[in-house]
Amino acid sequence: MKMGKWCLVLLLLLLSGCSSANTGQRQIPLRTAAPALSGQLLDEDGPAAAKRIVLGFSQLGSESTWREANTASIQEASAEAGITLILRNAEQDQQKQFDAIRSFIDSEVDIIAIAPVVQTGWEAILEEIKLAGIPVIILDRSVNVQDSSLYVTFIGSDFYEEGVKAAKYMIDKMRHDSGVITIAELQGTEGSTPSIDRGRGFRKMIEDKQNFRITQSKPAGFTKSGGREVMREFLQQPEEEWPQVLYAHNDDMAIGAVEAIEEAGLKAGSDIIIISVDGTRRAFEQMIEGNINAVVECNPLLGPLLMQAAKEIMSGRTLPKRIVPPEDIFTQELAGMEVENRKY
Ligand code: GZL
Repeated sequence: MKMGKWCLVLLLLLLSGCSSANTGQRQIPLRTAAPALSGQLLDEDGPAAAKRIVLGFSQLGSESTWREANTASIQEASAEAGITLILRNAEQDQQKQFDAIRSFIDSEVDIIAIAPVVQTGWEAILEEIKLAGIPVIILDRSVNVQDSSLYVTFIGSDFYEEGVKAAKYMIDKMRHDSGVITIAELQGTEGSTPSIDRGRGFRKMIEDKQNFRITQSKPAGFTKSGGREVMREFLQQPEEEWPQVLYAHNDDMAIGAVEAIEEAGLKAGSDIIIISVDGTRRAFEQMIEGNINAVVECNPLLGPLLMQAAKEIMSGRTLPKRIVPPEDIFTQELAGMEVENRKY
């Protein structure tokens, strides 16, 4: 291994605070991680000598703009990395994810990556993969398992922190409003890590604030149509029960809700303050129009990180148990400057 690579790997291990055993559950904000994790690829002895890695990826679905960008990022990054990608789309059906994973095992792929639609029910299939001797990378959403040795690393956002950011924006935005502030919440896919943790982080921030009250909350599946339908239901309540704030767990549901709010003769972004998560270009366009007030970024462009992790694993290196991509929050005031920078 060339000296340069030792420096990169050593830097990665030092930054992760892990010994060579490297079993630590550490989060590394990408900005401080070794350049290697930003997408540069490390081939042990150059591309010619490196065996072409075969990566089986169980993608959970194609439910949202975020998901489409996530899939595209992984496809593009695998081509750039010279990694053979076998991608199976489960259309949000966990059993289809299990079927895809068993097909990867039968095909004897080198690595299996999973974006789990929900966080429970993964022990048995992960044990099957372990018996087959295939390393696992968990991507995007996490899994609830007792034995964290069932996967090498989890690459995904800090959804709890996203919920905290959303609530902090709301508390500041509504600081001059008197009386009780009623909140409606459009949850994502029930049982999914982003929906659970975005809800937890948001609630933690208002738990000791008597004037903020979540009066309506329902799953809407991370889809635009789901957001529109559930928001219509919310607005069928008596007018005095209409929310002052909408917290949507993703942009697609928020954009669908804007349509329902306008159907009811209300102005989205002023009659009802809207806070969303993801950071899609469409949401920025809605902020510029004044319909959405703030968007918490959730980075879908995980392809380069996934491919780098695959290469590191196949080169026999260890990785931090947790890798967190960098993320921000954007408001209407910033949307005009940032919209052209959006890559998804
Ligand atoms: C978050 C991701 C969520 C997005 C939604 O990492 O799992 O799923 O927030 C997507 O847009 O459908």
